Amino acid sequence: MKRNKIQILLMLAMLSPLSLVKAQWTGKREKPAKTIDVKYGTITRPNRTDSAMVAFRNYGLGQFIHWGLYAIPGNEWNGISARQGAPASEWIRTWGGPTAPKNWLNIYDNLYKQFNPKNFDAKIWAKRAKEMGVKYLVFTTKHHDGFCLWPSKYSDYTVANSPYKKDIVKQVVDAYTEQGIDVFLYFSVTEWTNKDCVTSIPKTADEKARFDRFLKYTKNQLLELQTNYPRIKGFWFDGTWDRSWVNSYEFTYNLEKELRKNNPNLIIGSRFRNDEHGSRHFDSNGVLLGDYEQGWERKMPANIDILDGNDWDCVMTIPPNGWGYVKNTDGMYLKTTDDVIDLLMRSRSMNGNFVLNFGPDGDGNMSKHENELITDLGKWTKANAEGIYNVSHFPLESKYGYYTVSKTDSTSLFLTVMNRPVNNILRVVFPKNSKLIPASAILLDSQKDLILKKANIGFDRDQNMYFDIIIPEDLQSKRAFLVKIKLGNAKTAEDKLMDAKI
Ligand code: JFZ
Repeated sequence: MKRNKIQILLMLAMLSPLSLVKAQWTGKREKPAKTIDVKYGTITRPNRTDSAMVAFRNYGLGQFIHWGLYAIPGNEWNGISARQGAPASEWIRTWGGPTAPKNWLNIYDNLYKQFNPKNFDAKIWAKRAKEMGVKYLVFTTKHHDGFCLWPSKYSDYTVANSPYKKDIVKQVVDAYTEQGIDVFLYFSVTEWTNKDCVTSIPKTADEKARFDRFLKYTKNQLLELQTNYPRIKGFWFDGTWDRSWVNSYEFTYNLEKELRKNNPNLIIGSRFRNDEHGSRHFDSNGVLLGDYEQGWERKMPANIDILDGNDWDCVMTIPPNGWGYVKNTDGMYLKTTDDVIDLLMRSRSMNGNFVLNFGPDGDGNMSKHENELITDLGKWTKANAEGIYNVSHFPLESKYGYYTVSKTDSTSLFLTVMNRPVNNILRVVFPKNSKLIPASAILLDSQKDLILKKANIGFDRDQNMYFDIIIPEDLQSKRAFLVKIKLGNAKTAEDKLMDAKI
């Protein structure tokens, strides 16, 4: 198969975060045999305990929005799909191969002249996000194409020079903040359209001068965002894989310090910078760089132990991949409300947040699928809020689904039932020596009492105890439902429970 130059470059660019620099953000965490000297390591370890991080841990559900010029083509141009030619819809500028339109870069780089989203209303987005149960938003201020959705003083390639003119970032920050939703700004460091963005380690005097300018420019933009939008809670960095950036560890270390000095509560994930040995996400001793693990992108930790007690969130697309608008989703699996509920509660059961991505179209509309998902998920999160927010990991597993436990009341346990047993008996398993055991149970959404019985099944040398919770046969469960289990003192609770007939 013949590949053109652009495709090969693209593949290299895609591989670079994984292979060209040390990445250790997923899978097995290997600690070095002996501690390495790290000067430009973590600034905020161990886990922060301030109110901003406490709030982060309780967010539960987040919304990501990818919006920019790529929303105009929506992964196609003149009816020709970019599916085979670009890695994702927001990467459509890199469209290469036989399907790419002639002069594509030129077409894309002029899209800003038609950026005029006539239906954009940040207040509607924010209202709908609140309805969905979202507690924080990550919003793209600038993606890899370099187009700024705020009127940056440091660039001409901004919304101010589009027919729309107005500051989009400001409208979004204000509308969401007014709805009580915290805002994080997505910011791509790398820029495809900026001549000063030298991606390899600068060698010639000219490259050095250009990259120096680029570092100053990046810093200026970040300080500008902090000044313009003081209500933001954090930055969500991306495009930090270029060798030139990785090599600028002293600069990025100082920049992180400065951003935090301006706002001591600022939250930054692990994707901003690396140490002087090139280790990203985690320094060379395996210590997290930043306030939370930012590597769980379209993936999930297999279990909580992998996380070493680090904070984390999972960011997820609705289509298989593609963060920006996709006009034609024919033949693509779109995640359903049930998929999202599963991923959300799986994240919550491991102390993580789940962040669902939306890609509005060039006019500022969410898709029909996205809108339906917002409505359906909103009903569900509202009815089950107690088990979703302000909860943490409970150290037991269940074959029916996921456990979460209230942070303010350790006797309130929630079981998200993903898999309803055919006999309608949820057999809950606790170790024999548990001090707290199930004492009563209700269906969370209706607050309906459920029958709870102990079930001493009499296995020889069994280390567990069993409790049967009876699901009413007439309960219609079109979606996962939560059972709230009140825990009580093992000594007194057990006597009160009847034996289950088995
Ligand atoms: C990046 C972007 O390239 C993409 O367009 C989108 O904005 C996404 C949220 O972030 O894509 C990445 C970055 C890092 C990894 C995967 C995709 N990674 O570390 O696995």
